[in-house]
Amino acid sequence: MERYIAADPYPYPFDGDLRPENTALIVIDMQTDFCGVGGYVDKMGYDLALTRAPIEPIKGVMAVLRSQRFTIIHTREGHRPDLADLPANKRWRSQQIGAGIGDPGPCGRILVRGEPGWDIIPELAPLPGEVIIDKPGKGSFYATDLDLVLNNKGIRNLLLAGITTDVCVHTTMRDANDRGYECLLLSDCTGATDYGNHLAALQMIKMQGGVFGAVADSTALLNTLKT
Ligand code: C5J
Repeated sequence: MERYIAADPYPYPFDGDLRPENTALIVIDMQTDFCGVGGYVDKMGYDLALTRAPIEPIKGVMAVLRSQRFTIIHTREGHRPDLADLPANKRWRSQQIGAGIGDPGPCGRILVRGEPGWDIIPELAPLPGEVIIDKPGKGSFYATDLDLVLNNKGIRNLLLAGITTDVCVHTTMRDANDRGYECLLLSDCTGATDYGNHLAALQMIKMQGGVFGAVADSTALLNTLKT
């Protein structure tokens, strides 16, 4: 049976093959450092309301996908405590904006693995058995085993959620698209540190007939999953 989600610029997935066995939700970097008080994004001075906006929609989507036995994968951006995997230019840039990666902050050392700020927020905590990908970069494939995990599970469709739309979500989606994954970005399940960038990131996906995939909101996804 073919199943499609009402998406822009085409009904997703392209061939209607949407099943729990071949589809995963990737929840990107819903960590205190990106959406919690005292974390990295807060220290940089951005409006946390923008990166917290997707929390409730993601919660709703995760509950339904879990109940239907879809694969859920979580990612965390962060660095080794010795910072051996932190490029000097990434560290320098973060210091310029007052939130040096590896420096102490209200939530522990900023973007360092094992620190309180690096944890996924409690509202969206992974369940036992769900895969967590730790990544040192913006993309979820770079220097991780995500591709191997997806291949082993037979996943072909990726539903993308998390933060930030224009950085880690987009980098992951672009890379996934090049690898042949059929990608859908869930617009209300993502957020950016700048609302204009969020909207622009959505628009970029939809160019050229869906150059990186398609965009839909969580209501469209849930409507399809009801059928
Ligand atoms: C950023 C992310 N924006 N998760 N990381 O530095 O998008």
